[in-house]
Amino acid sequence: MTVAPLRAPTTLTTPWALLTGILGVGSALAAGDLVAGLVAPASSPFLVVGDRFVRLTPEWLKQAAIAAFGTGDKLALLTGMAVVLAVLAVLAGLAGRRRPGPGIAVVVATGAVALVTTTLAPTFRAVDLLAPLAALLVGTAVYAAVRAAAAGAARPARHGAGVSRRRALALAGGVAAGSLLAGAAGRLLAAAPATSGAAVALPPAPPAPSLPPDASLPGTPAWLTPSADFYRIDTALQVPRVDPAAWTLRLHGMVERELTLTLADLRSRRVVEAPVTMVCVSNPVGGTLVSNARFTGVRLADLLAEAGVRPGAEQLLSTSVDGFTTGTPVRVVTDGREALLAFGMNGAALPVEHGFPVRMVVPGLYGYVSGCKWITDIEVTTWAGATPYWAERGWAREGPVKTQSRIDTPAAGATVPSGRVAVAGTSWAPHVGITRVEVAVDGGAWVPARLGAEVGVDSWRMWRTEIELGPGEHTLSVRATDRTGTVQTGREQVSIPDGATGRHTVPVTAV
Ligand SMILES: Nc1nc2c(c(=O)[nH]1)N[C@H]1C(S)=C(S)[C@@H](COP(=O)(O)O)O[C@H]1N2
Ligand SMILES: [Mo]
Repeated sequence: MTVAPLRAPTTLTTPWALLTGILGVGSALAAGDLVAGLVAPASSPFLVVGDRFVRLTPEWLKQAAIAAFGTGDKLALLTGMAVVLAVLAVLAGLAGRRRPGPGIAVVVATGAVALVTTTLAPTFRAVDLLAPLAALLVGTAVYAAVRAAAAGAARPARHGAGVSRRRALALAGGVAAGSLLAGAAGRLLAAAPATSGAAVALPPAPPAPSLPPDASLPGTPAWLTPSADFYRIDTALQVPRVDPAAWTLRLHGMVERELTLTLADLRSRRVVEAPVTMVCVSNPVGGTLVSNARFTGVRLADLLAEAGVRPGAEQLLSTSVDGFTTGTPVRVVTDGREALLAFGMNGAALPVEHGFPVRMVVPGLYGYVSGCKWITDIEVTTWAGATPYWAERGWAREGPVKTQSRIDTPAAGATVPSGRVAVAGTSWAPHVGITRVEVAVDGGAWVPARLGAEVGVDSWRMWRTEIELGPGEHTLSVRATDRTGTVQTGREQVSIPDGATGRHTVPVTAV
């Protein structure tokens, strides 16, 4: 006969072990999100770790992710992280099957990673530690409690095993429900806008000239992109929510007089409205990361004149509330173009996804060197003085937009009736202007297209023509010529480091 030790270690069944791990990690996540939602929405441990991952990802991997998932790359990252967390939960559960110690160690290590990552964020403040701390404490406590209850339920049924089992199940159910509630509440709190963007009416600006009827043509995109359709690119896993009443912009560095402006200060200055085509440097030939909107704001050149730029200044280093930075040539924003600090877009306050309350917009430059959203700081400096976010990752310091054209109609792979076929699309050479667009069929002669109205040199220009197609497979190509007389190059280049080149070609079948 063997005598069992008084407190024999109780090995959990696999389902109970897994449940313990899942509840430990899940409750930690939920507690982190709830506390973040209450005190500092940007400090959600899950998103902070994702953010760090985005910053650390090598450029080749990022390019591969964008190639594979397009603008769904964020969702892909978050899904990947959820999978990693699920694996950690399973690990924590299985590690604690025989004794709680190793399982608790996995939970604590996971929490510690979140805690350390939080301190590395470019916008780190002490209050941001509360969410990962809550996650660590709640996760550890829940793991220990559920593990103990499960052990009780697994002990040989001398007396009251049924009661212990019911108690463990009730605890597990309660923790699961509480975590779901806390997590949902945290997400809701984080998503609540500081104030409604729509509530901020725009100050009066000179009336926008009415659009010529042929700015858009049949088969082209709308000349003015509705804000909801405007392409969106940023590194933010969670759109920063900025309280417009508390927002300030500091303009400092190589200036005579440092300025700190509130939103009211900015809006009380001379307000202009300008249509501007924005392009992302990542846009592949024929891609859709290009849009055109009317922006309302204050000219950067006015503010820089007010501050007094010192000789030798080369770069405006702009910083977003989320720590992202852009570097814009001083020479470009002061050459007379409508380089703006914009608070309005298409006649309404800037949408949160596009930088509410204030962003920078510079016609003729790619967004990554000029379009800082949720901007809060501009340092006037030299090129050597600071390296902005994308330049640190191998992209060019200066990013003038390259002349490009795109066929929108017919769509790639379309089947069209043979005979006269309408071909239409868009073209852009921001701040230079487009003077000619030509189309070729099957590598033949270039045939000029009719151009839509040029509303301004800072915006894209639509084009349309009709061509004769016999039955069979064909390839349509397009090329644009800008106002300097330069024909869009046919040389193919990928987007890194300074923008893709080559000609958009579209296969079609005529029947
Ligand atoms: N804060 C912040 N601003 C940013 C970015 C970003 O990641 N974070 N991305 C830039 C890039 S690469 C582009 S192309 C434009 C896109 O602006 P949109 O999303 O309004 O189209 O924003 C720029 N401004
Ligand atoms: Mo971009």
